[in-house]
Amino acid sequence: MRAGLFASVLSVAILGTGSATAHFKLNEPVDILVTNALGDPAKGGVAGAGSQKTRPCGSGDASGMVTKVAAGSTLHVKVTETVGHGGHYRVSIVNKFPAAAADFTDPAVTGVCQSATIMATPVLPVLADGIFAHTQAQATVPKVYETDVKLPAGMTGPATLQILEFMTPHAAPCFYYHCAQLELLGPDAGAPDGGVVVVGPDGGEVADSGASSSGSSGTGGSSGSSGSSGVGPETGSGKLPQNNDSGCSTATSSATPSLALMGVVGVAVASMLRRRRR
Ligand SMILES: [Cu+2]
Repeated sequence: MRAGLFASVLSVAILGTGSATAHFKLNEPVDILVTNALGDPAKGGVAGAGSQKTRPCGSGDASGMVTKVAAGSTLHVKVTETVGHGGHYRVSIVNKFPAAAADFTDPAVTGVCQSATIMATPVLPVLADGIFAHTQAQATVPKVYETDVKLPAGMTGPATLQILEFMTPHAAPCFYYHCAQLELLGPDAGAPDGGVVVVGPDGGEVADSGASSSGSSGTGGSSGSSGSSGVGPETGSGKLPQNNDSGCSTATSSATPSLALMGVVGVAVASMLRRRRR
């Protein structure tokens, strides 16, 4: 009876939260989709109604944002993991925008999201792989990971930068996606000096974050790795065991509901009731 009650509450909670399946937010470079604080794309103007699961870039409302950056320069990549999963990230680039699903190949996976192939020496379209690696036990949310990637020297013009998250342990799908639209500027194109220029849908300059590419050089893009090696989980409350994410389909749901899961469900139900009352 307990389990039955729980199941009904859980199903209500899932129905109530819809497709809120946030896993990470792409902070830099700016996302091609409009996303909320959790990283979920908007769709049809409805916040969080899009998906991060759609290859190759997620699906939802376009932001129209373009990042102009010098070809061959160093680009700062910053994400916030908003659902705690073990795993790692891969950054890829193709010389076109928009990109098609066939332009990127998902890493080969063993078992049910047990492990994913990591390119030890990245070959295009892959720029960096195996970054921000951490175990499920180390996963905390929200957790910021950042690094610098070297853009291909010879690549100019429109480009799509894909940031892929591999999750383990996890049920399929094992990957979540976000992308940025880049405009790679050649030597005589008046490239911003060591920085990037973000241009909005109207073609106007939105921001000049010149500090981002050079400012982080000292760390060597290690905030992710240092976070996963030495520091460990900051707070227990930040942990979200994989089975506790109502947005995730998990392979084995045999585990008895934990207090944390009941908390998640409770919050979801509460918010749903709040919504209803309006
Ligand atoms: Cu998940």
